[in-house]
Amino acid sequence: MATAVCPGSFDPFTLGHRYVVERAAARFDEVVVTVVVNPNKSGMFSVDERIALIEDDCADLPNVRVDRWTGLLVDFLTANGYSTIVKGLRSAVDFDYEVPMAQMNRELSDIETVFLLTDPRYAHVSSSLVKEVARLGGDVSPFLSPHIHERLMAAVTGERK
Ligand code: COD
Repeated sequence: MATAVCPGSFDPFTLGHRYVVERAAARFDEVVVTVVVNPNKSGMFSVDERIALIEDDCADLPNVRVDRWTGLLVDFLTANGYSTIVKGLRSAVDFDYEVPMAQMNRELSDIETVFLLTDPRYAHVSSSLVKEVARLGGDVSPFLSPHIHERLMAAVTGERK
């Protein structure tokens, strides 16, 4: 069975992430969206919240499941017998950032990274930009699923109180 691991912080999961997961799900038997936990960084959403939001968002994709990992990503893949990481690319900037990680992961554990181009609609979308625009009062609804948008707006409102 060919499994793709789609790792990220997903704080929160955007339609750009969803686009890449959907494309991977059409090409691999199984996709494991993996929330990589950075113990030194607290996000807007807890890891449990991120997982619940992604599970909800991907409920229509039967071969997608969500997991979490703390530590070296290749250790997650080897521990589970997986050999492929799938990453989304928005631009050459992403490519330049991703290539050293892909080469390092191949060197460490013979893990292959496959890059999928995002849709032009989402080429400027990142979790951090979406949070910044939302905090400053901009409309980010085109970049998030409705339930994630709702949760983001509630979190932003909570920050202001
Ligand atoms: N369209 C398409 N793809 C997108 C979009 C979009 N609009 N936005 C983001 N993406 C892609 C990113 O390019 C990335 O591939 C993925 O989605 C996740 O994005 P984020 O922003 O949620 O997550 P990052 O970039 O913070 O995640 C980085 C990782 C956690 C995957 C990375 O740091 C990692 O592998 N860490 C584990 C520790 C480790 O093994 N380190 C050594 C690496 S060699």
